[in-house]
Amino acid sequence: MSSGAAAGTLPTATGGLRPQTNACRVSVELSGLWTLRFDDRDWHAGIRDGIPVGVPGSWNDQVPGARDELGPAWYERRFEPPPLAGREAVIRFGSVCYAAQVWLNGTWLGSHEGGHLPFAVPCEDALTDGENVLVVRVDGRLARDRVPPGMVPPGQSHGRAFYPDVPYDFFPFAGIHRRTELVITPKDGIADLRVQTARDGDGAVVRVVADAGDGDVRLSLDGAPIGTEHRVDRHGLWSPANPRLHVLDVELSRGGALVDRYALRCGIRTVEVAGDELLLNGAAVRLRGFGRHEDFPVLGRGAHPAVAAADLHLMRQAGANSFRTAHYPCDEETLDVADQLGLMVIAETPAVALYFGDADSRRRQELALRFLAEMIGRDRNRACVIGWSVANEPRMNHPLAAEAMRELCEAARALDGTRPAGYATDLPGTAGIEAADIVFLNSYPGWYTHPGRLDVAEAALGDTLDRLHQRHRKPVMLTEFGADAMPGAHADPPSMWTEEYQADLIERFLRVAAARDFVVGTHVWAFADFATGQADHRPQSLNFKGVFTRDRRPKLAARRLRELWQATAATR
Ligand code: GCB
Repeated sequence: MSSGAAAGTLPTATGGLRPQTNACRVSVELSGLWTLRFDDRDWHAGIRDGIPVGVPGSWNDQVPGARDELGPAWYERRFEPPPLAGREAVIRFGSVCYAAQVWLNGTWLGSHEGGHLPFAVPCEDALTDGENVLVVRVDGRLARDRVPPGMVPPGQSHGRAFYPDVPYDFFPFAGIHRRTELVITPKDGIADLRVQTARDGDGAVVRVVADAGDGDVRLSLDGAPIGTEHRVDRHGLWSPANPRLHVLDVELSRGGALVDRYALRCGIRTVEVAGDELLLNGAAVRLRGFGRHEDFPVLGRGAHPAVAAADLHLMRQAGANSFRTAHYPCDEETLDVADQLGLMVIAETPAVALYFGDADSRRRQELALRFLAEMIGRDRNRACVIGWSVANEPRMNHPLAAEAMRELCEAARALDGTRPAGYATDLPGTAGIEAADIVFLNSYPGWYTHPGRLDVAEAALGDTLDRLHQRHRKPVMLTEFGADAMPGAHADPPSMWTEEYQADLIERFLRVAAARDFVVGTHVWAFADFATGQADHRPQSLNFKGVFTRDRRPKLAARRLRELWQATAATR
């Protein structure tokens, strides 16, 4: 595979610094009711006869009859901006699924491909003083040359057929899914900020790089001036037991006058892989938690801070210390909650169900590399993010697959040498795993294999883990395991689809993992039931492997996990 997108030439995050409002910067949130039209006439100058729709949110569960609609569709929002006063302005979108084209007052601003990642389009030339008309064309259609791909050829899909025709197990919601903001910043202000930590005895050294052009940059941490390198002792470190956050203030002045300010709330901690262990601040840690989709009734994949807070509180209450953002980067506010509650996060790219060897496979790989770079650019200063998952369950049936996974893991390390990288695989023993720092294993004995046989499944899991470790000699993380449970279904002895079967499978598998020191984590699939396409194995178009229902009511497994996990210390 050519390395046309060598790590150094990858584009950096297109969302830029996360918006904030202070004496120098203004962010105007454009969330609320927008106007929508489901046709593909040219509405770039403004929509007539649209319907109201909530943003953030997917349109699929808001508009009767639009459940399977994937666009293109047109959104419009009218707003009056505050005075620019000689500053720059962009419109920043947190996530549009899947592709966006943006106009302001009929003037083209720009476009972005790929959901779940922010992008910003400059707008000050098109902005007027009075009412402004922002129009976005959103295209959520499925295609082989997109990431994740859709409408894939027979044989390149993991499991059974779905409608809509996706090779992955979640509904392809479409729309403007996260905050949209008008962001006003000083000209030639602070463009980017990087905070890197390295272990230093029982503390850490923080290195701050501010990209701010000419001028005097002054840094302070919690109000006290610091240099670009600063040592924090062990009391100042972030951990699940003590999620201490600091405020890093960056001030840019020219000729003695303040030009720009940016305040970053950040935790300081180190992550390393050493032998078979995952170390947080130099001490071995085992991850316990969930894979979590962004999925909620009515909102679809739309982000809401109340859902993020509720979910992460429930995780904490269960005794979890971590989660994986399956199968795409999560909303930035969710990471705020994780930082504050001390939940460690494995951040995953949108590269789910990649396949290789057809005419579009190089384009998909370029997109996977770009989305990885955008995710790392967005999340690299986060204490909560402790690892990168560069893909989920790629098809490994082509020689290019192993090389592609290697390229993605190496790109992650080149962009961020401070966190381990890997990809989640359901095929232990396939080539390409050697490029990963941790083997992320998705494994479903007791469900897709050995149905109804928890005893056999338990032994099979132990065997898979041992073989994987013997072969690769690196830490293994069980990124997915679980069983569907219909809420309210019970049986004794437990049988598939009951709450007892799910709870017992989880308990047995946690035991198998706990008996092996090289297993550095267990994430139950999934945190909550979530929407899928229609398929013979997905009753009501839902995946029922949630420990909570889609509306966050606990199943039996929630209480079982709480009993098991609350007894476990955060570190071993
Ligand atoms: C997997 C996938 C996940 C599915 C899960 C399942 O391996 O990574 O997206 O939802 O299995 O329940 O089948």
